[in-house]
Amino acid sequence: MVLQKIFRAVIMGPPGSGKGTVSGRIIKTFGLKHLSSGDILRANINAKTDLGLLLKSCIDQGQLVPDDVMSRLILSDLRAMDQSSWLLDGFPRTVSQAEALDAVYSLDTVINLDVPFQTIQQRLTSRWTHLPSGRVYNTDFNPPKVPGFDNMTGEPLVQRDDDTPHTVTLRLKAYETQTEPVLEFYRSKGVLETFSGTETNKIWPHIEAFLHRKLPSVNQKAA
Ligand code: G5P
Ligand code: MG
Repeated sequence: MVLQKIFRAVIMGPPGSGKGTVSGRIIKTFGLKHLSSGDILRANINAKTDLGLLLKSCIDQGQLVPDDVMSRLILSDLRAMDQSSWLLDGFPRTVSQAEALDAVYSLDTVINLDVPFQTIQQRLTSRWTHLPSGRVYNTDFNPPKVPGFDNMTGEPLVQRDDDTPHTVTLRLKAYETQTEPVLEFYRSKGVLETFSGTETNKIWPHIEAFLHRKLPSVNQKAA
């Protein structure tokens, strides 16, 4: 049996930059496990717990969830996948979260999607999400086969409450002030890889080629 190195990666980028879309392609091609902070938060909200109510009020106002709550949720999920290669989407989003992650795991790479803010607003208002899986569609870019329903399960799609133009503007502001400094944190560690563009289909081949170089072929699909 070939011993396989565990591969740990983060995908970053402003709201609507395509983190969920690109993560779906990475998982399909390279077999990493995917953990999305937003999907975890929305699952808690759906469960209507007390914590879910607090989370919903932050998210609907375009604000970040407090660092201690967020780091606790993510790190406990990561502990359950200690032996797997993974891709974290949407975490860390503040320097304090990056430090909490860094204290436990060292990352092989951080993929940064650099998409202009002007491109983003339009995308988010036409996004449809399958909440249980986190699969995303867009009425222009990748419409579902049957409008309003998930391709894989046939279950209904919803529009996220935080995808209104006003809340998207607040989310972009939070990104600028709180998340951009995280890019510098990873740049200084030498693990940041930035991919710039306005179309996911043009950015993706560069990410795919990069990961093929980064992940030895024995690891692929085997994580
Ligand atoms: P989330 O859920 O992490 P965001 O705001 O970071 O939310 P989001 O909105 O999920 O990011 P994305 O995943 O980067 O965006 O993008 P996506 O869903 O793949 O693509 C967006 C849309 O564009 C889709 O409809 C897609 O089909 C379409 N699209 C993709 N590519 C193209 C293209 O090339 N062309 C076109 N036309 N369309 C395209 O976090 C939500 C909230 O949770 C809290 C915060 O409150 C946050 O606001 N939160 C945290 N709080 C604290 N700390 C953390 N770590 C937190 N993580 C989440
Ligand atoms: Mg997402």
